Amino acid sequence: MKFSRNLAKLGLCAAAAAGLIVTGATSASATNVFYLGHGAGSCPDGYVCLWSESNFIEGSFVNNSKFGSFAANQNTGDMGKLQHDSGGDKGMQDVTSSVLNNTRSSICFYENNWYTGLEFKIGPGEHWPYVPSWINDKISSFKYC
Ligand SMILES: [Ca+2]
Repeated sequence: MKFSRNLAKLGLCAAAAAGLIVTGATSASATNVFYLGHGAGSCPDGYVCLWSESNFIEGSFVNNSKFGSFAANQNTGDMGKLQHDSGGDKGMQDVTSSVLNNTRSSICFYENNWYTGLEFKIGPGEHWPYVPSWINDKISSFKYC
């Protein structure tokens, strides 16, 4: 019985991981990181990083409510729902100007929530100090692709 129970546990873990992390991610846990600071070097290994200013600069809170930088090692369908704690800072919709892909997968950024609208795809390890003007200040979701 112990053997089969362990197998079931393994199956559950694999299903949970598949739901949160798509091909290419090697980290065991899905995490959001806030307040990266400035510079490409502040992006953790295995994460997708976004900054509200170009050149990987963390902007001050936009309208006192949106984050100036953010990183995740999982698909993020609604950047408006990002929350660090119970404080007032929330979301990072439509402010991203630079991105860095520190994962081993391609990453697709989208104009709208839940991966719709304009799509901007970058390869593993790519640094974009300026995202193209057609998607600047528009990114609302991103996923491994
Ligand atoms: Ca948007």
